[in-house]
Amino acid sequence: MTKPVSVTVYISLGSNLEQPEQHVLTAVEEIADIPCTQLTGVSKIYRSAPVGPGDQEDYINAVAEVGTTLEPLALLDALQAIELKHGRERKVRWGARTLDLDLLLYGETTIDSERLTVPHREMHWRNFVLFPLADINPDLILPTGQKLQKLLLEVGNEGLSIGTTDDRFCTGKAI
Ligand code: ROI
Repeated sequence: MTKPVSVTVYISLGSNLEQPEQHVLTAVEEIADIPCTQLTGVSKIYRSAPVGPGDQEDYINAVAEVGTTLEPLALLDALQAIELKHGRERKVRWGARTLDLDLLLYGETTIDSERLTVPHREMHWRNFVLFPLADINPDLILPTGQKLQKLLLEVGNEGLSIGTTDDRFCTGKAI
């Protein structure tokens, strides 16, 4: 039997409710526990100004890199199960949330289905996604051919700062 091929996947993490740093750090551990999946990198932990409607707290954001043999929708199911565990409710579009896990990239694959769009539709202009991604893989070129370094210059780092005093997550290499 041939071994299934492991695909490199990037997942963004965001939270701005109920001890957001704790939600993000716990979620990293839960991602590491997804079957058929190895955690291979975690970005620094960032604090970011909210994008979206009015009165929201700042977010804690990070990106995780995994190698997985799960198919995209099986991985999405696992990520949504983690969100649910953290009490995620999908009430308001772009509203505050306990935990948001977005599948950003699944290898070189492009997906446009009802449940899943990869690369993630909004990632190209969200500095709270692009900067953490660059901590892990600064030379990344997206499946669209766009260079991560060029996108970073375009979006700038406004509203973004290092968001933790936990030094396991200050290097961008912590796992
Ligand atoms: N804004 C920030 N800064 N960080 C997020 O993770 C985030 N996530 C979202 C919306 C509501 C769009 N705004 C955000 O889903």
